[in-house]
Amino acid sequence: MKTKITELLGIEYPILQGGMAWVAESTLAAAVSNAGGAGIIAGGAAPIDYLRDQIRRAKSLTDKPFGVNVMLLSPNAEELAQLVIDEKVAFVTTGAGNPGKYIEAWKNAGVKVIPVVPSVALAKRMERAGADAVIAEGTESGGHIGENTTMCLVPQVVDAVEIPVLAAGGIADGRGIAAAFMLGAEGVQVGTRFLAAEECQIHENYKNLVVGAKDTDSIVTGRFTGHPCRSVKTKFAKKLVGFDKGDGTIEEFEQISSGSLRKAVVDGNLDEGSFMCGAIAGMINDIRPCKDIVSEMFSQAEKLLGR
Ligand code: TUI
Repeated sequence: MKTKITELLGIEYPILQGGMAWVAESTLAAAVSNAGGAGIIAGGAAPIDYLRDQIRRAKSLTDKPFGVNVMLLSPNAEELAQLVIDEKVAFVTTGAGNPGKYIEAWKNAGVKVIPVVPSVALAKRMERAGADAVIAEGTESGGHIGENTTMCLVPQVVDAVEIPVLAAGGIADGRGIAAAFMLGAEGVQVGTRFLAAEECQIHENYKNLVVGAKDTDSIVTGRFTGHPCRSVKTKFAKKLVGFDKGDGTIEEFEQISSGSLRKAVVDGNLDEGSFMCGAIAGMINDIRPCKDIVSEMFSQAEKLLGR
């Protein structure tokens, strides 16, 4: 399937793997790239030496393009911005902020730049700053989210910018891809579906929660902090939601939520972990290899689109 995104990145299918902190490491990224999409290693707040090693591992596992996600709230963002240049990574995606100050250096180094945007205003700013494409991410997504839905955000971003737009948030099968194209997107970013990939290295408790989730099993925590986050509705997540209703201070919230994503991904800790996932988790019922996930999504999408 050829679109402006397959052309831009030199990939077979216009699908990017979400840059999920702690989750998106070299094994998963390489598997998605080998499946014909574009895998991503997430910087999160990980140490730079670890990330350099992850980038080099991915290079040893695939000769296809892959990217790195720079989470802009992270204290390592500046160092990681330089690392992707030094390691000649094909492209970067960014999240949780405005990457404007890095774009010129990335472009000069030949690194393609694809920021995640939660609004038309940021999409326009990113286009003016030289971004190659933007990911319009709806509030259905997992992890840190904006307010607008995928259905409303994507067509408005498509109308507002000339650069290609990828849709993200709530896409986990060929119907979602076909719908995204109908809204004017040239590609998709998919996170939650890859949590249930065979090659995804997260704790089995995490995969089981995703596969076992039903439609109403995701919940948004941390609204009162200004950094809302969607995750599986566990007892711990419900406790965090209590803070939105005044159950504790921001300091108390930060104390119990800090490190909670690691506790989910690495330890599978059901009592203290934040199992971030998108609202589409309810539709995901099996654990499959990336190759099957990607090829089945696109064969379904192509049928629906009548290609
Ligand atoms: O970044 C994500 N998802 C994430 S980051 C993350 S780690 C984290 N944990 C707790 C609090 C904050 C981060 C877990 N999941 N997705 C991309 C995304 N970017 N969603 C929303 C945004 C966004 C929000 C505001 C992008 C830009 C933005 O700009 C504000 C501005 O400066 O204009």
